[in-house]
Amino acid sequence: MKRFKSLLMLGLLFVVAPAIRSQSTRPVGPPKTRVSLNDSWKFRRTGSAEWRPATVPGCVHTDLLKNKMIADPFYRDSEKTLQWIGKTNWEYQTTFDVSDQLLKRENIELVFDGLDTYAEVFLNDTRVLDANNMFRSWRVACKALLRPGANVLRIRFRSPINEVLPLMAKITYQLPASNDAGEQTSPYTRKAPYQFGWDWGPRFVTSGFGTGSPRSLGRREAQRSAHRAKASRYRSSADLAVEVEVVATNSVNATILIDNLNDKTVVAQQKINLRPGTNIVSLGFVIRQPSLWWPNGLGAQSRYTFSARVMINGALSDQISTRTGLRSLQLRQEQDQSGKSFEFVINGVPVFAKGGNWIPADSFPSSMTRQRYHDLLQSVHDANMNMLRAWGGGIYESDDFYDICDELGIMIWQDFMFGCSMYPGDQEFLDNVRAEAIDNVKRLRNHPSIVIWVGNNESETAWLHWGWRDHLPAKVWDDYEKLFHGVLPEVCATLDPSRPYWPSSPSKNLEEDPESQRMGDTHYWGVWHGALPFSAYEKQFPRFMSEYGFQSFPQIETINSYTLPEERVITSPVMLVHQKHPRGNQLINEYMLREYPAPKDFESFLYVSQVLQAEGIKVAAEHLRRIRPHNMGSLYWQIDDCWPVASWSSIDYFGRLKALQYYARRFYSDILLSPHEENGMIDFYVVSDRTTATHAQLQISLMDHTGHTLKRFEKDIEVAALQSKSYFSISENELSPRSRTDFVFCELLVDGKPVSSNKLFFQPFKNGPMPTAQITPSITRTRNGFKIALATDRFARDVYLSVEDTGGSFSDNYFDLLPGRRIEVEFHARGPLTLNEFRRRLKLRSLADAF
Ligand code: BMA
Repeated sequence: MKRFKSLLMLGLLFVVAPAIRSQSTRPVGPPKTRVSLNDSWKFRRTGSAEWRPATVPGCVHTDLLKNKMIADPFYRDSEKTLQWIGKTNWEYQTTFDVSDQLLKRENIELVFDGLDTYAEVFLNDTRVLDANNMFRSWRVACKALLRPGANVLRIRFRSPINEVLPLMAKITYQLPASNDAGEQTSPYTRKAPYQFGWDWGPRFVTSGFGTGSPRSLGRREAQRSAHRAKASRYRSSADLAVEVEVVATNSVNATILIDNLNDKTVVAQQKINLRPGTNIVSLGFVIRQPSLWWPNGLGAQSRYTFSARVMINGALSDQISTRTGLRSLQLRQEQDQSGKSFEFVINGVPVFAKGGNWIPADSFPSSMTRQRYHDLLQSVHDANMNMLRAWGGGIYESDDFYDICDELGIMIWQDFMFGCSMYPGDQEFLDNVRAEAIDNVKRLRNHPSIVIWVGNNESETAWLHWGWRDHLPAKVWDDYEKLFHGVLPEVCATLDPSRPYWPSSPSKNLEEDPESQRMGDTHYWGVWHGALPFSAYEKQFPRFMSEYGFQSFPQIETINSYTLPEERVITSPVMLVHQKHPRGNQLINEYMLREYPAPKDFESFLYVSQVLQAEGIKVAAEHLRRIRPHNMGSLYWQIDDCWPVASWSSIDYFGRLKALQYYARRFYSDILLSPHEENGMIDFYVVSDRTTATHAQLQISLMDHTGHTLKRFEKDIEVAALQSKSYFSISENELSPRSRTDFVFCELLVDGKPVSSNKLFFQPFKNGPMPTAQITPSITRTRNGFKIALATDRFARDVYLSVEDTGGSFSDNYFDLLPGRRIEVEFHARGPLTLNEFRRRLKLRSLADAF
């Protein structure tokens, strides 16, 4: 039996209502009543007489759009004309009814999550809150102000930009905010940094209700508490120690019960005399033969629901439940010859992290729905990814996001929301961040998916390497240390010691320069920002690559959504508004012409840009996996988009998968066959993320473009578990091409079925262009759509299927097709579609068609 220990935090949020007046009185009715305050809102520009209907949760941009008062912010160059919104003050108001029953509650609170950002809240004309942090939860005791019948809740949102300008005018230096596309106010404001502009995102400095909704909470007695559990874990049994934190206002005897709702057993109980104030109760219990939570690809994502009850005088006083997963977690950093390792070990298994960087999937987070999160995260899961980095320039995501990641086995590298800036270090700012960190660590620590807390994105390396320390006072670094080596690790160590804290990404925890690759995590941008060839990826030997990336354009349907027909050239002013990187188009062009001839038209250019991106990232991802265990992570930049744009994403704003997302499924497959040329030799590596050895057959063919095999090798191999190694080597002379279009096709079969295939070209495409292939589809109807069987007369690269004007998805795309082999692809239609319509709308192209 393998033993290992870890801490597990349950972090239940308890609401406990001990009876105060008479302990013999049995409480009546439910312990708490929750009233949503999402209805009947209206909004106006401060000072204007006219109110318009508003949607909550929502924000001022989406409300203006719904009232047809502005153009679609994502259409054409609307962004330019909508900047006034962020510099305007806004008011929201609703009237809600309070029942007599609610008023009978001893304590009533107003609760806000995600108030965005400088918000003064008035209840029946009395100011009850002045909020200044989009990431915090706010609670206001309000019983004294409520009256039976109609009550008025009014919120005044002050412009997040104007708020900061007077403060900045008093400071002698400017805190850098390299992505802020305006007055550089963002470092001073606890609001999603990307909304101020980024190199893939528009500047929409909105106000409103962010990710949460207001509600009022009535309790017999309002007391809040936190709850956490420590677990010493063993594979055969899980020893859990639950810490319950109860805030009480009166002294009372209570019993706390912990239920395992999976099998409906009471697993622990304890009597306690609650004293006024915070009470911490620790309850221990054991779960035998626990079903563990595993990352995607390594096992099931078992979860447990625990509930805690507080009983007073034999009656239920309050109850709350939470769903979590049992797993151990270690960030292993061991000295070795090359520096220090950096690997996540889950349930004793070192896990190679495969995935990408996640940005908020909408410029207006309140527009996100559980379904949209689900669709995106399902694509992440289907691409064999097991980790996303929730990047520090965005938001702490909604509960839905983390729930779905728990369910799909997607580990989360969680940054705190700081990126590419330096920050103030005054006490008020630090206290505000401390409260934000406490709220979010408590909210999120039950999620087994979260495996690390990280202070910020790139601020440490920026200080050292972006010229900032040359012109800014040393105080700026001192302030940095207070935040990222003080406040944040303190909160994590207190509330969530089961998870590692890492100060910045990239970082070496100040042991070395963050740009060193000897330890810690690495961002590598020599390819793209440095314009180095894709082959430069193979010269990087980091310990954990948390960022690298390359841009592409979205497909034509997405571009059609924001342009007029005459604007569909990459240099049109509208297309440039949707390309935020100043050298973006130039770099794409430059790299494209290194590999390919110039594409024949705009649509072909979009398609080739996606193939280029996918091929480039494939070089890096395969290399990073081949050098396992030296390197144990590959997170490319970036998975998703917050609006329709040319960017580094592999899934566009509308959820359309780019070539890279399909490639990722192949280069992240649990067994990867990856040929590599070096010093006149070609090595055929197999990388396995499986925990057991696998019998397989390796097949290697030198082929010409008609599919004729010129040379062939076969070898039975035993693929070692959790390893990368070369199983077959051959000299380039022995495998040399006879013509410019000859190539190597290799495949790994397990039980006769291909699990990974790959190809090796001897020339860039432009030097040995494949002749156009004739691809023949045969289409049959299926229950949800169509099956397309494809055959070709010549080798066809990056076969791309699309269906005009039709919602739906293909099971695979951007794949190679060999003569003599059929590939079957399924199309899942989103609406009704006849076989004839589908036939007519289906478009097929391969790389040779683009020139
Ligand atoms: C990385 C990220 C982002 C940025 C991306 C592309 O460094 O952290 O700040 O969008 O590069 O430039």
